Amino acid sequence: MTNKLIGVSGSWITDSDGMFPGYHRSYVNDDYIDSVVQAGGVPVIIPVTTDLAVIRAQVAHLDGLILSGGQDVNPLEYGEQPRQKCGPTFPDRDWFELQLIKEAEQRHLPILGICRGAQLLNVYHGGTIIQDLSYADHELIRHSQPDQPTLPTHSVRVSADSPFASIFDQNEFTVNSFHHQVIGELGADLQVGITAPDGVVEGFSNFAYDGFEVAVQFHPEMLHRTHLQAQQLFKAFMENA
Ligand SMILES: [Mn+2]
Repeated sequence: MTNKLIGVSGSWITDSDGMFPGYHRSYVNDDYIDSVVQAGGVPVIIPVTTDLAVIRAQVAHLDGLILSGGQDVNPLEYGEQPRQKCGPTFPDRDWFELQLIKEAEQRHLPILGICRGAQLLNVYHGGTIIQDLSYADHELIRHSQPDQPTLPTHSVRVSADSPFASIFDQNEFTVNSFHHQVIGELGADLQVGITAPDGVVEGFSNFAYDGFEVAVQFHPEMLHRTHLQAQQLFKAFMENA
């Protein structure tokens, strides 16, 4: 274990059948916690807040930031109206995590975006999101798998000229897939490093960042117990913390 404090951005879950129906609780899936622990880090959940001073104080304690999965990013954040198949959004969480990214970048912290976290990181840098798989200009493979989270269902390829090439032991492997939206236009300073066979962006990095800033569209935290490449990603992140 190191003493590196790794913040994982939280979300809300609403109490439905417990003591306080309708109450919001701050949470992340345990897989994020376990992944950080396995990689030698000390995980902390960063609860959603819209108080900027609190966000700055949160980030000031961190050695690394993981942006977790979750709701669709509000299309207004990338200049679009919501289309019919856009899923539920959480605008306060968007704002909160955009501030987290800004503060973390100013501190040159390593940043790892996962699924929604990748999409939000792209939006932060001026990129766009395709609001549903069916809106792509060609037919895509299935990216919203009904299978269990630990089952890799589609393959990906790593670009030899990307930072991912030195993170993974293989340039082709399989991943799980739980996204109905995909990266559209890539944001400024971002470089695609992992792609699915249909061309969908499954990973990118920020080449202009003075530090480690990478994002993946799959869920390595759900694969980390069984999947070497998932472990290698968290290990690379921790080495930069
Ligand atoms: Mn996918």
